[in-house]
Amino acid sequence: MKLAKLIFVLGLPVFISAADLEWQSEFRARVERDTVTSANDTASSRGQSSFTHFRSRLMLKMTSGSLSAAVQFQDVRVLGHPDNASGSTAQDKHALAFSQAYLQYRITGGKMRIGRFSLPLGNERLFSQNRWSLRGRFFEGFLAEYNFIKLASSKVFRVYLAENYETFSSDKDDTVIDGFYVASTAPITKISLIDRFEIYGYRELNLGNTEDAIQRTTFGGRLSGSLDLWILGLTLEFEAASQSGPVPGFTSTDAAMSVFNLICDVPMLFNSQITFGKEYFSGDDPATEGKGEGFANPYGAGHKWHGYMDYHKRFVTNGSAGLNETSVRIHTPVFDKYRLAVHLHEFKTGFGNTELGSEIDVVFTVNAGSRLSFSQGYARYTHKSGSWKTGTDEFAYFSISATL
Ligand SMILES: [Ca+2]
Ligand SMILES: [Ca+2]
Repeated sequence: MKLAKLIFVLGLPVFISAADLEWQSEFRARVERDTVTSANDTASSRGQSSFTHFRSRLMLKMTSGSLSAAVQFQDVRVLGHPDNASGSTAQDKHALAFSQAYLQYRITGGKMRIGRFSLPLGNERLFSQNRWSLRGRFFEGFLAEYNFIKLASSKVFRVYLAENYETFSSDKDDTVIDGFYVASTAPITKISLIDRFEIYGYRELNLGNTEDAIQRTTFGGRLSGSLDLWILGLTLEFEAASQSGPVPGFTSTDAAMSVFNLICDVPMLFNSQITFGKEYFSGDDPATEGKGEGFANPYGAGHKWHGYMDYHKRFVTNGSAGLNETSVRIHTPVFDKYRLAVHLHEFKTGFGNTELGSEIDVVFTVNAGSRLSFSQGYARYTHKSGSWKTGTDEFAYFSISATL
């Protein structure tokens, strides 16, 4: 089977000789070390724990007139994992697989896509490609994009999360997401301070009688605007969304999220950028049993916004305690090649405002040319006394990324 696929790949340029072929490759190695204290304090769990993983991606895009197609190969491995058969003569168990594969047709002012693809929307709070994670996030289904005379671009999509044709006869038992995302592509007016305006809505749907039955609807919007003061550039970002409908475990949902970021460019302070952020995801009230007040965010970015320790990254169900987060982020360029980022987070629950802990993240990045970068990061999380855990946890990483 592997050989057949390899022959297919090698044979590809012959089959598509009439099409234009573009390719891009991306490699990333990351060493992760954590000193999260283990509950089982045995001899083997007392030492530090570290591992190295390596991700390789190769994207091939073929275009012929209005028709194009893309496939992306992805290989992700933890170095030395027993499945890899490193140093032994056994078979490497990693299969050659497409992480993306889609067909696209361009129409006047837009395009239509079918297959498997990444679907980052807005600032990736609710729909993210999760670049930090080992494998990333991809969806399967249909996507149509249309641009309205350079004023706005719209996306309409249906993606399948669970196709249950093997166990159920009805399409009602399938879980799908239907959604739209409209974003302004030009300043709304020349004198307006708003540079970007987005509205979106999506519905997760499974109408069957299974335990997966869901009719959850989310509507939201995002706004960003900027203002140049004499020595200070200010950018404001605001995003809010609300959620309703029956979900597994709750007969109804009433949840909300809101995000407010004030980004200050300070040329006087080594051209630093300082961001003050408030992120709120509502939490569930345990007293109202049939109603889920926690905001569910199962496809969003976690690490990108809520610290490297990933204790508060995503909320898969409406039964979570939510998050009330305050953060200060300082990004400072050092000469041309280097960049220092320091993030401070303070976490509380969305329901009841119970203190959880605080985190400091320090990341130093070196851009060695346009194709190669190195990054060294350190995170320290201090649990608040009386919270679900005590003490401090640490996490550190070193990564090398290259695009060719
Ligand atoms: Ca079906
Ligand atoms: Ca409740």
